[in-house]
Amino acid sequence: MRNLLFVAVLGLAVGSTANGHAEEPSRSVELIKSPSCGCCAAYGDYLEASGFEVTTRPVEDIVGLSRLAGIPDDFQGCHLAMIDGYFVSGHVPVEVVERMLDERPAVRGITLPGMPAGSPGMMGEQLEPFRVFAIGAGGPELYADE
Ligand SMILES: [Cu+2]
Repeated sequence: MRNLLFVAVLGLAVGSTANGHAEEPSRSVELIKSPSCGCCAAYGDYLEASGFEVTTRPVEDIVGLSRLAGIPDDFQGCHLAMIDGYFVSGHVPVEVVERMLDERPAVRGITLPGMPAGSPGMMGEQLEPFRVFAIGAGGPELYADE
């Protein structure tokens, strides 16, 4: 059931890029979030303000879906943004998203674990570097340290 859901969701996200120009990364985002998550919605607004086109898909079990995406529990963010065949988990700064779309690494996506204060969509001031991990076949690898 969960597997089917994930395949369907991923398929949609990938499929939505099919009309785009091959050279240009797609700017359309499917934001998969719990209906009650406020900071997830704030992250969606942040992506919109950064030039992405965001559609929201409400899903209750973000933890289960993130596991299916290959993100270990300790590395999960609070939502999944599907962009151009990749997932972006959690409150990843847009500079890092753009870098991934530019470099197109051979990974499934990137994640900023937890919900660090001061990250995009989160309140407060940044207290520590935002450590963004790429999730590939070999598990999490540090991708950016902002
Ligand atoms: Cu959050």
